[in-house]
Amino acid sequence: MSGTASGKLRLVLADQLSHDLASLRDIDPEKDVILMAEVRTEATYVKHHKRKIAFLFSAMRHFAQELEQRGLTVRYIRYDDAQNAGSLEGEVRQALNVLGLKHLVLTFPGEWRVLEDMQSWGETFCVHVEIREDDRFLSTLEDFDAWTQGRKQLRMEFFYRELRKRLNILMEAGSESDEKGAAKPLGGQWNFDADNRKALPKGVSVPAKTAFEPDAITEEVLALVRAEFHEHFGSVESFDLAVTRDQALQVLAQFIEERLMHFGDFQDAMKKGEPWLFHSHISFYLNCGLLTPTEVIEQVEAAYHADDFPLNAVEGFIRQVLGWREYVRGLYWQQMPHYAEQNTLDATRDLPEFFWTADTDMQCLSQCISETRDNAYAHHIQRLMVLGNFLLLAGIDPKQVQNWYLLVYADAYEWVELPNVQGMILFADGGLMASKPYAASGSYINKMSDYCQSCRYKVKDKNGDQACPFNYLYWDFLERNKPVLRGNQRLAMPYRTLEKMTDEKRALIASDSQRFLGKLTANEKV
Ligand code: FAD
Ligand code: DLZ
Ligand code: SF4
Repeated sequence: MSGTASGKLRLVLADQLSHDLASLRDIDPEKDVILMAEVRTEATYVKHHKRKIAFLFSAMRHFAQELEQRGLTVRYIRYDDAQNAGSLEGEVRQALNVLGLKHLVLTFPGEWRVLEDMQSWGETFCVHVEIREDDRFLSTLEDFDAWTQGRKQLRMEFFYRELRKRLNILMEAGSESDEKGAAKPLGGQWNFDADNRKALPKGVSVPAKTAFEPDAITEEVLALVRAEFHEHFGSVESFDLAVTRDQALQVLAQFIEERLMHFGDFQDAMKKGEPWLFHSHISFYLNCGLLTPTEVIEQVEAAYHADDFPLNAVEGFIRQVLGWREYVRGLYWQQMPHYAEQNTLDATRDLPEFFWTADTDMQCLSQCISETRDNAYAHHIQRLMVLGNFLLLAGIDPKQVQNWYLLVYADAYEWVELPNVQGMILFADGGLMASKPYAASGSYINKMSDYCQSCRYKVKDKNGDQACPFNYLYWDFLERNKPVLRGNQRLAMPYRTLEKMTDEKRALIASDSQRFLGKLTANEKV
């Protein structure tokens, strides 16, 4: 292996698989060495889904191969290498020692705990450490902080509008220079959410997911994962994810060609046996660096102008990538580390065992959990309005929920998982991220899916043993959390409805909820 004492060690993490990465940009092929390492601490600090580990290890190995093809020197440590130090810190130490290097170049990581480690390495190893900004996002952390200054409330919608104006995305041409100087969104509206809430009608066929046959590198990784991580959640059977940038670009192209048209209309729809629907399935690739948000947005916007896709689809999609994705990242880094510790609603119940087995009579949960187990994927409404809604209503301990979401999804890193859990589903941050808890009764799930049709519970029943548990848990949640939530203007209506209920009705809600939550606590089947 080349590399000289005047060279630099450049670390590339599993979620930094971008050729234009900040820490690779000024690389000297003669002197510098890139370090990539598959390590036990990262694969097990939460017991990641088998598919997630396989995906990342295979994508890392393919990326290392591409770097070598560019003439760069890579020190690649495989999980089963005899000398594997077992941690990123251990591998950095070994590489610095073996190569005799004194200069370490890093790109800002995606998790607080990794940043904390990195910040200690200069002193630990007595070397010069450079941590470069991760500029693979459309907004910097400083931009986000500046935007939050002086605001009483933070709302994604307003951050998103600023970004659209600043980056001129989906804006009416020349509108910033009209007589009032106001920039206008294309179509005269910033948001087409009202059009994006349709259930999937019968007869609409869903295109097949873009799938890839495992090559020799992936097969080797699959064997490793089967042997080393058999205790972890999920399986690697029928592994078909993209593991290179070229493949990830094919996923994006096929999304635009086959799914984007209906993305808006059916963004919130759910259907039994259809985990992929009209979503893009690119979060795996965006988050590990195989795709950039800029190219994704540019391609989707260009497709709109070239092919006349519906604006509700294009705007709805761009809002997810430009709005939500950038917003949650800003919030994470601004609010950490205390963000992970918040528990505004004092939720303490243990995560039910069936979140690992899918063994529940509640058809919606069983469906979303088994799809999560099989694919290391569920789409947004499954994560938010089925799984998240249940965890909120049942008062599950935020730490256990964080752990679950971080390990089960192959697109999960703490910067994106944590705000979605703490802010979006659990209201654990007291409303910093969402203006009200996303709590809903069974009628929402019934409207947006076909799950209820084959459920043992009856979605129309409000109380009793046969009633859909979401129906009474919703009211019980409001009652239980009255001291914190009663003053929330957006909950004024449901609270008025609750307060108008007869004592008898309220007693039924309380007894049904106690019975159900008691079974959850006792780990009995629900
Ligand atoms: P699409 O529906 O096609 O959306 C396009 C893209 O928009 C996604 O790829 C993603 O990059 C972005 N996006 C959409 N919603 C969000 C959001 N709320 N936050 C950030 N980006 C968003 N997304 C992750 O990437 N990693 C996670 O760990 C993650 N955890 C989540 C946990 C919870 C509790 C919830 C409610 C949502 C979470 N999301 C997470 C957001 C969202 O569910 C996924 O991004 C989406 O399901 C990925 O599938 P897709 O690529 O087909 O997305
Ligand atoms: C998630 C993950 C896994 C499973 N394995 C590795 C690994 O072996 N090596 C590595 O560099 N990163 C891994 N990661 C990602 C890290 O846990 C962490 O999310 C990122 O380093 C944050 O930028
Ligand atoms: Fe879920 Fe209730 Fe519908 Fe059953 S009836 S699938 S528990 S929403």
